[in-house]
Amino acid sequence: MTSRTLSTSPRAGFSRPACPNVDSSRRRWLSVLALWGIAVGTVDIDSGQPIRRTWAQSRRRCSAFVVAAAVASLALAGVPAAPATATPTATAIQAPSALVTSTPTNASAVCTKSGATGSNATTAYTVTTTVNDAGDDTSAIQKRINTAGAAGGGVVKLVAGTYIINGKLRMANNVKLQGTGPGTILKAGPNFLATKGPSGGYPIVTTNGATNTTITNLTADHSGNTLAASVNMSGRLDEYVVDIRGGSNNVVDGVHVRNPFTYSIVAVATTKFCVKSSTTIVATSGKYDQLDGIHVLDSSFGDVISNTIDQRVGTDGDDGLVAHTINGTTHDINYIGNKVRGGHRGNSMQLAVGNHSIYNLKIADNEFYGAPYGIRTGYYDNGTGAVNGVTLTGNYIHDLKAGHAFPDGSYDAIHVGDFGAQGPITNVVATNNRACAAGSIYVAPGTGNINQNNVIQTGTC
Ligand SMILES: [Ca+2]
Ligand SMILES: [Ca+2]
Repeated sequence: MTSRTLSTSPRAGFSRPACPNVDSSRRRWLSVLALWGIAVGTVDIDSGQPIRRTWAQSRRRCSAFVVAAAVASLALAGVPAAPATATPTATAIQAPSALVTSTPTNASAVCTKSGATGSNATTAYTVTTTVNDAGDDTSAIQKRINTAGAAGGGVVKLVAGTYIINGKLRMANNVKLQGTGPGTILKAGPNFLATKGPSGGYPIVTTNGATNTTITNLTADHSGNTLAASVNMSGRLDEYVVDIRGGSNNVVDGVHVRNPFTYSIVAVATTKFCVKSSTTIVATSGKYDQLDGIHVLDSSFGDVISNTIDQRVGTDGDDGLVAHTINGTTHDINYIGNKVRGGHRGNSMQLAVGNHSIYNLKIADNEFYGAPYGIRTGYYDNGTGAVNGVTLTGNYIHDLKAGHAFPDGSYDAIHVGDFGAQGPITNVVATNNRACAAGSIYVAPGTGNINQNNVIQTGTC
């Protein structure tokens, strides 16, 4: 399949005429007024009163357009100055005892939604090559993957050390690619850009339609910090660093992505997948855009659990977690127990809705912090896809921070609706979440939508 560029900011479906020309000082003023409304109790901080929502909607649409324009100008990728926010004094609301304070754990996460188990092969296939030298190790690894696959499956074992990858590794059915931990490094070599993967991009490893695979206990270093990759390079967003594509029952467990120049870990057009106990970090600045952490596109029955995502070491990072539709629906996915700092250019988590629906998501017990926004919808193509059956509970969203995506600091912890929404939003339940220094929580009106028993704090978290 072909994938398309996903912009952080809304594009199609976004109505410019609805957005008055509000300059930054006015936006800042509106922000202050909105905060003042919270502080003095004129705004229902759980359900969102019309006063603030009206402001918020127009303000956000304007912000989004400003962002769209800003994104088009990568030359301005430097850190925008944070607005001088007048922080009103407010009494912190105590968390109810029932509130779950999330603490992601990386121990024995179970892929309950997908039931994915990956490869259950046990026969070992040791790769014979030299690590920690300049020699390309792609073919040595690929040969063992192919041999194991041809035998009905196997465990391709990698020792600790750095393997140079100038090609693109392709998994085979029933194969487990297994390192010894973060010290097993698959590193994009100096000739990595000379070839493309089977779908036209630059994966370190792709499942490429295989079934029953596991990729585990290793680091995938895309070398985006040193390669001559650029934001405009052809195919950059067509395959991803660790690429689960097609097939079913594929597991990524304990994989650490570094220096990406595309999305870090992606499930695309697949089913029954699990990404767990993995980490991503974006540390580059001024070189790329759209660098998402874990991105689920047109896929179903998946788990994204107990991962640690940090997209904001440098300024290039985009969304931390994404559920997205372009050519099909995305549904029945659990995002649980992740610790996520979204990037300067994006959000902690985005539900990116195209013309196909997103439904049956559980977003629970995650920690989202330090991004320019919490969890929000974004609308693309015609924006007609429905959002139905999304449970947001037990999440702790805190210390959001203005960034390239929302330079005026107009964030919310959760904002479902707006941003060009055309499709219905139903059965979205936001309960027992805690937001601190992270704006408010808003769910658009719709059948079965619930926004209650959340805690909103301002000031110091
Ligand atoms: Ca994104
Ligand atoms: Ca080597």
